[in-house]
Amino acid sequence: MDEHLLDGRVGRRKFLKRAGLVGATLPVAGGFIVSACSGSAAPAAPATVNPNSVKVPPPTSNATNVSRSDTPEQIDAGHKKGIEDFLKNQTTPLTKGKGMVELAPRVENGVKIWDLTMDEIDWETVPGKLEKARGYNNMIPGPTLRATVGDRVRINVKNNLTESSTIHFHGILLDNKNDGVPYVTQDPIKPGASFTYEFTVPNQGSHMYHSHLNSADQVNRGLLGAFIIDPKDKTGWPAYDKEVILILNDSLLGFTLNGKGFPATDAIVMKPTEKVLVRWMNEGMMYHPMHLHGGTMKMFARDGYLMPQGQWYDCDTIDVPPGSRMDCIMTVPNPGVWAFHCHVLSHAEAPNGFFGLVTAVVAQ
Ligand SMILES: [Cu+2]
Repeated sequence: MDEHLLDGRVGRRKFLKRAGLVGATLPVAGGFIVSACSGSAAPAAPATVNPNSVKVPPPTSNATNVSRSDTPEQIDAGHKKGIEDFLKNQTTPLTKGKGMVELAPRVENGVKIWDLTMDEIDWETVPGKLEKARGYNNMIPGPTLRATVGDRVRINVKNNLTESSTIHFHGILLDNKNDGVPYVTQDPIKPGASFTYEFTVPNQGSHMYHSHLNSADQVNRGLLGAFIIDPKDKTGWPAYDKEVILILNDSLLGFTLNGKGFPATDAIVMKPTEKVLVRWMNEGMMYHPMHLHGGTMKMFARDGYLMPQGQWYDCDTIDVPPGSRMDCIMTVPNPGVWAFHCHVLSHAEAPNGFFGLVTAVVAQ
């Protein structure tokens, strides 16, 4: 009998076993699921990019092609292979390079210090597809930085690119000189040069840091990361067991979640009884209504600002506008593997299967 991977004809246990998710150590150590208590040179890009020349790919840019002459069996086989590859990726990553590793600061005289580099790298977004990319500390997204309101922090940055850049700390209410906008608050950081940002963190939230120079190119190619600012106390917050950061991006590197496109995306593994804080961030240039099968997302904060408890609301499709961060508590009460994808369907599914902004929640 033909096997159907995502419906009831293959039992959950068999499915999870095939996925390597039964009796196996789940692939959380690489950094996808972050504890609630918890971080090659490429050819030079053109020095200037005419906005009209920035390439926005067709909707199925990181899907493999399907021919009109493909048979239904060939099309189905494409779908099946994508799911099988995604499952393999959960135990043995199909792509090189892991982004968004939390980077612990070193502390000197009470100041939390991070050293960042801006690098030109080849980044594998989907198996076998190397992109001319840029990253902080050679990864996409860059290392996750984490501090607490009131901390004094210092970020030393070295520009290894062949063009200038700056860093903007998106969402953090800084003194003007640390805002990272070229010729508005600072001179560009030239190729080979270094720069230091230092400030006292005033406000909590799921914030971001990214390039603010030639940013339609630099941010789209990967100069971005999460900067999580914890409050001194979590009064007014909902309860949760663990947390996940999900950073959306699009265009120059295709549609990516945390720097990877399906089938190289990481599943979210949770218990049906658990509450998972999901910190959505959109570093791309498009809207992505992210739709969860089988569960609920309770919205409680936007751009780091807590909503009063009476205004929290449940949804299963969360629209994350470019630049915004949405914090929600995800619950998935029924065991199983649940699709989780952008509902602009041309960002998620081609005739031969899923690609791009697709992952799954494994509730077990
Ligand atoms: Cu989308």
